[in-house]
Amino acid sequence: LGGLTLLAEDTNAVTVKDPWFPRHASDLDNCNHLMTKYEPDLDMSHPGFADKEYRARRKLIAEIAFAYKYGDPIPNIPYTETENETWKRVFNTLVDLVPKHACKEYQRVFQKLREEKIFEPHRVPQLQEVSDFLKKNTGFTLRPAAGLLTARDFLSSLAFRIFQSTQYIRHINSPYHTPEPDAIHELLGHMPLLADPSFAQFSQEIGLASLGASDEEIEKLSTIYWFTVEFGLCKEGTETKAYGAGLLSAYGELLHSLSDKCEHRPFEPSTTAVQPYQDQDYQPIYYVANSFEDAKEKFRRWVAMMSRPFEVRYNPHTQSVEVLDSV
Ligand code: TIH
Ligand code: FE2
Repeated sequence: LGGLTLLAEDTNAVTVKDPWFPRHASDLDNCNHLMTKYEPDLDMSHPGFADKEYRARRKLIAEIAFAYKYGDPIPNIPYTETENETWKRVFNTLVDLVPKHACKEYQRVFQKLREEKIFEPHRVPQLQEVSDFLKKNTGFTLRPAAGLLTARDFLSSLAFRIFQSTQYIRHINSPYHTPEPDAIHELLGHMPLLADPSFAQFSQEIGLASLGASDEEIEKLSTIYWFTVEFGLCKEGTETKAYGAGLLSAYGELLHSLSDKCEHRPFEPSTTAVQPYQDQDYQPIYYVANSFEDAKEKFRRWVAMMSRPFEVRYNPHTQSVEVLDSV
């Protein structure tokens, strides 16, 4: 999947012809390939490795995602007492930190989610109700994902304003930081900003740029995604606030990112895109945007220099991507 057909025309020119990528939202049924590095079954350092019950639970919830097809309602998960307890611990620490450390756009939607009783301390919200909320606000919707997806599959869904979201809950023994995405990360980290118009637009533009991109370009786009959507900071007057989902769902790292124990650099797509990173522990470097609008402008200028020989346009009426030849 996602491979490019290379046609050698002569010895030093290679033309990319007809790369496969999803053209309609239903094609995302084929964009659910997993990275396997965090399987609790395979990774001995995973907090769930020794916990048979946890592993069985993960399997059950993953099967829901594998069976999911475009147009299906997202099945509700009756979360267990332990899962709700894990959510509650993270939620209650976050409630205290948001007013001081989250960007204003996050705060506005977080408040709204509380008022609408979608975010409550005692129960994990269901993906379908959150998807309905997003749809009303920015047209984004959710589909369940079984785990960490390949960058190409994950980014491509954003082109359709679809966010692939895990549905399982992290192990109760590691509530405040996990190296893999889980529903707590998706819900507390990603949902508020996907309901913000400017941020939703930025997310979709990264997705559109990824369609039919080369492997190297996918690597750069996912690095930009990492340092913005996942771990981004932004200026608010003289202060620095968090907007990255990986910060807003991980209480320990949120404080770390705003302390003097890490480095802050200005967000600049050409340098940010090639910054190596790891996902096992807190980040040593964070990138600071002036605002979402400014990040979007810089990103647009950088994307315009990508080598893709065609342009794409999303048609929301048909939920499809139109390809425009530009060569
Ligand atoms: N570290 C985040 C958390 O503990 O909520 C989860 C992830 C963010 C990005 C990748 S995994
Ligand atoms: Fe994430």
